[in-house]
Amino acid sequence: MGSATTLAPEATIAELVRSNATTDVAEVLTWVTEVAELTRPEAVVWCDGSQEEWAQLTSEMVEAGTLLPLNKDLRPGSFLARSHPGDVARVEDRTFICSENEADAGPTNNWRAPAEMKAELQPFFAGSMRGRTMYVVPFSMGPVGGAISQLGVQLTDSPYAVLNMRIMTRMGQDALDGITAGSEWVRTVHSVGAPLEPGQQDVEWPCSDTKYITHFPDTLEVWSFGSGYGGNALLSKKCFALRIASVMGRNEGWLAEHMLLLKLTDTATGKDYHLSAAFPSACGKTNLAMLQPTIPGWKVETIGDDIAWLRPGKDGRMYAINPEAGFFGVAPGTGASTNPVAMETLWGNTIFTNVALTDQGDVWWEGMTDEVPDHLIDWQGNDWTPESGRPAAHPNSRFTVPIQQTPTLADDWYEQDGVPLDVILFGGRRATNVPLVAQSLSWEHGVFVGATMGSEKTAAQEGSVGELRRDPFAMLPFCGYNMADYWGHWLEMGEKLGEKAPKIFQVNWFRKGADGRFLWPGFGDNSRVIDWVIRRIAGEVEGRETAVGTVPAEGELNLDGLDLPAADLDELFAIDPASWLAEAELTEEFFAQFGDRVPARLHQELETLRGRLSA
Ligand code: GTP
Ligand code: SPV
Ligand code: MN
Repeated sequence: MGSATTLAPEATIAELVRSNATTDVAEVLTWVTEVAELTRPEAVVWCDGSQEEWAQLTSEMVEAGTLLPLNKDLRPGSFLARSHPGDVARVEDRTFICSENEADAGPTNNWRAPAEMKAELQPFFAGSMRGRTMYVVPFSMGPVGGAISQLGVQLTDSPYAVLNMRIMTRMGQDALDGITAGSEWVRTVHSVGAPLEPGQQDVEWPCSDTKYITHFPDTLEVWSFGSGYGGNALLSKKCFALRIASVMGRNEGWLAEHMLLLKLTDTATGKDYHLSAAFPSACGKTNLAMLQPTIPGWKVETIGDDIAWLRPGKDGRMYAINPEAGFFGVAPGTGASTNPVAMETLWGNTIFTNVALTDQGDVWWEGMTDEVPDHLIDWQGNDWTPESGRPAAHPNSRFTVPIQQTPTLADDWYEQDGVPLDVILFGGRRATNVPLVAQSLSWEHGVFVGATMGSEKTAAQEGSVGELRRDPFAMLPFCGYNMADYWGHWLEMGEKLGEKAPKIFQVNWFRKGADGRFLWPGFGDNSRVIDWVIRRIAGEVEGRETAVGTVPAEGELNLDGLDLPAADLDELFAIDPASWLAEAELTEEFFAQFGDRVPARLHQELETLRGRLSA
């Protein structure tokens, strides 16, 4: 790592920035200097992404009390971080899209005019890094130089963010070297908003009560203030790879999506397929990305678990990459029985945030093991026993782990220009209405299904868990422009791809019986659904057309060895026209808030759906 410069006190900020800079690109140097002049850090470090840098940062953070080293025999190279109790999830009500025109942000985003927001932020960022080090973190989303890849730089005063960025992105000198005079790259600035006065003792998790997660799509900038957590602080992730990239994609003819990415190989024929799936936060992407089939005939390999960038290739097909290099996954519910691949991936080199600590110095969370330890230190650092009556790990506690540790990682993750996409799934948590699986009747119908997706809220966002909300394409909190224009962009992509477009299916692992239990076993058994999906696109099964799409005909879904009561199977595919018509009513209200920006084709899809339901 570039060592922190210590210059004479009278040295200028420009000297501080330039004295150990690892680039001579003027745009980068000027921007870093401007931000440093505003935020007044005590030192500036240009990160190179090396192992030595990792070792130095982690030891500094252990010293400072921000990281707790885990037992080296049980979890080598791993650390636990406990956040401030008020800084545990993305803050959607403090997230802003600052496009020139309010209408371009659309009704689902908070909006401020760019100049107005810059002025509002100014006093917060002024001197916000005093007493701290500013890290310059260059990163590539996707392989450096790949056809779908993009470059960015994050300036941050959080070493926790630096460590996470090193896992989550291809961070370091190669990325910085990719930025040349006049090239396109995304500028992101992050401050925890907790300057230190001379001699002031730091806290374990510095952050501010005031938070701003702001995006400037016209100038490809992100400014984030006050939070150290996940999507608020690792700006490569939701801020860049979804909100800013979705706008870049609209302008340049590609898509930035909240999707996992999988490779499926038919073991009998050797033929392979690629599938992506958009599910809202904490609705099963990481789990499906690491699927272990419970039926023979398929090899499933992981490419990505949260974000996919999709771009038409030279042959007219849609190509996809996972722009990330690690997983920032939900810990609770991850265990040997639900997601053994994740458990293996987490053997070491992992940063855990807000999970519980065992007496042996290892981690624990609800659902990790069937047996609950007698004693733990909970996510807030307090003694915990099974009688405590509160979760030991925060429901949105997470692990950050390098993707290369995944035993099921597909070679395709390394593909410079991405993989051809065959299938797209849309899903959410729906206790009712939505069947286990249904193929869309056309690309346009698929876009309608994506646009009208709903899901029950989870702990990944602040607010009440369980409440049903519309979450189009699982992008509600992540689309950087007007959602209705985004639907139009999807329709256009379909027109461009024509017959070569991936096929769209809707899935729902979360349908419940009248008694409130999940009807479908989920997890590895989701392979049964994927098996039908692939056999459907391969033309091996016919399906049965319903009002909401094509579902498996009697006997087509492989249920071998599954103890699923016939009544549950019926209920999983039950389509109640009255209930769907009521939902169509709500869809009309939902569309209304976007006014005349809703593509006419989607209104038409709503009418034909109503027609099919009434037939
Ligand atoms: P983000 O990282 O927030 O975007 O979440 P994600 O979509 O990757 O969700 P993840 O796979 O981490 O799953 C979230 C929760 O859903 C975990 O508690 C899982 O155990 C649970 N879950 C995942 N798949 C299934 C399933 O097939 N059935 C049921 N019932 N639960 C599931
Ligand atoms: C999500 O909430 O969808 C996540 C976690 O994947 S975060 O990085 O915080 O956005
Ligand atoms: Mn996510």
